[in-house]
Amino acid sequence: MMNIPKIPLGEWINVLVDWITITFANLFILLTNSIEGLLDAIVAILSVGSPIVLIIVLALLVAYTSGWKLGFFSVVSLLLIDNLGYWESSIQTLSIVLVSGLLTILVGIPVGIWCAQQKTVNRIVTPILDFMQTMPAFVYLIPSILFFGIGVVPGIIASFIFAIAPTIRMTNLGIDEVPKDLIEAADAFGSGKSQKLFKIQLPLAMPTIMAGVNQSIMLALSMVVTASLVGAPGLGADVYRAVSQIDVGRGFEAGLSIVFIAIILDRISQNLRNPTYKHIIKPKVVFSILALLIAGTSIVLAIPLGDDASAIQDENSIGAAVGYKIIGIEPGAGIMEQARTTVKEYGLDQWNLIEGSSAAMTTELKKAYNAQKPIIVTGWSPHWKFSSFDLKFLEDPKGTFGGAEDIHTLVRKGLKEDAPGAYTILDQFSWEPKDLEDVMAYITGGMSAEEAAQKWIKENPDRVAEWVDGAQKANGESIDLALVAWDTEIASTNVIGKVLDQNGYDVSLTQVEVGPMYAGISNGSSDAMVGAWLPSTHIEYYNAYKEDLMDLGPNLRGTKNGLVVPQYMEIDSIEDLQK
Ligand code: PBE
Repeated sequence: MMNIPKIPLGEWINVLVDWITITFANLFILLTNSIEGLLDAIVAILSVGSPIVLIIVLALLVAYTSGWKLGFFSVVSLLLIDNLGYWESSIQTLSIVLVSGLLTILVGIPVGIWCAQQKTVNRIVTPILDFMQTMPAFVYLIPSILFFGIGVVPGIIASFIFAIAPTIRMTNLGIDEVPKDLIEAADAFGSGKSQKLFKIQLPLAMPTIMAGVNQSIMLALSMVVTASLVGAPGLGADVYRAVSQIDVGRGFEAGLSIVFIAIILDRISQNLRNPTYKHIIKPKVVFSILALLIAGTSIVLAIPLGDDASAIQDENSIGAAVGYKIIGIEPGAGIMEQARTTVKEYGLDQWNLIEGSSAAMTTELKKAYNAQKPIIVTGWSPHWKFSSFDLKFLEDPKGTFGGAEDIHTLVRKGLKEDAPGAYTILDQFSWEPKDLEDVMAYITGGMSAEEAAQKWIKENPDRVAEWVDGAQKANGESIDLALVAWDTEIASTNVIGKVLDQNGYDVSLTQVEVGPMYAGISNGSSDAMVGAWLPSTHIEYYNAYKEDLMDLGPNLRGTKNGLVVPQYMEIDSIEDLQK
């Protein structure tokens, strides 16, 4: 066993995904644009008029399908959502779920029918569905980002893959369960295949199929938080932001809104087939009214678009070229708060700051750069991206990104007494931007973070000697370092971790979101962190927790945050985005 080299499964998958990304690039662009267009249309339709319009329509629909009590509940819960300030997020979430649901129906029911008709197809599809449902949904996000960029589309696609199985399975099952004698009777009367399908099998299978659709919709809703990791907006993003900033109250509010939406969607989709008040008003009438409402709103919405004179001028602006998107990172990052302030201070009302992750941001940047397309990201230096790509910071005349800063080392209270050696090393840890950049370059070159740290330590014995000078050796005591998965912090934390390890400590690294990193040091569940960007980037976290931790001062000086674009773009200042 020991002699078999590791099968490069991961590398094969990477090669395959690279190939798909390049070969089907145009298809992905087409899909992205269509899905985004559909979503925008749904959001626009749902947001027509004041919230009360939609609240009434939804509540009436719930009442009609599931009884007046639930209708009343819907009114109250939706009013509460609006009151708490989650209305827009809820519309986003509702629209995302509707689009995923629509896709599941469009693809799932035909595939289910096919499975029911051809046993071979069924034999192939079933294990694929098993696989799709068991593979952690997070994993789908990775190729989704590569194919569809960050934003709402990869989230919808990942939800779709995760949610489609029940629709396929239940359609298959429903058709399968149609009594054989009915089919034989139909055969005897000489009906064709499609006649049998549409007149007998589908109508009889409908309750089962709808149960599958209902499950799919609920699964899609359960994906909203996951989807927000790649930039999907809505209630999921509110929850993610609350986790990232440890805001219990907001997390609860957003979570509660998700629960309300879940109940409403569940009841409507469950009872659509068999509405409570179908004896009073025929379903056909209700659906016709709904269809008319939707069609009417769409037409009204479509008219003013035509005579917008400024639209032509807009076509050529930077904003239009990048879809008014600024690609951000983790919602709790300090730079995101600065970017939000920037959007406000420079009056960039039309612009969207997309939340996601640092890794997703660099992936987007790489993709745009290789295609020489315009892109705007939140960026910081030191960072490897500046040596890999030709980039520039946009000038920031209003100073909303806070100017040059330092990175501090913070440790928990009591570390000095408990682990004096570690304390000394952490206290003496200090290096230059160039050092940090070297480590990052090794990592982007393909080394693991640990290997990169090891290599840098070997190459810089003098520096390391200064850090460990006079530090007491340890005997396997454990030390925990907290970090966020930013490239800078991955590099620095691994280096200092290795040094501590070489001095006899049993080192563990704990990767968390920003808020939890600070909270972890202040409540002593982690020992230290080396990524506190001060005085401005992390000022809010610092102020919230500074009483309960120790600041050992800067370990690196001269960082910078801002909006970053490729050199080939013809803008120089954040002010240029106002045009
Ligand atoms: N960063 C890197 C972090 C600090 C380290 C600039 C992305 C932030 O914005 O919080």
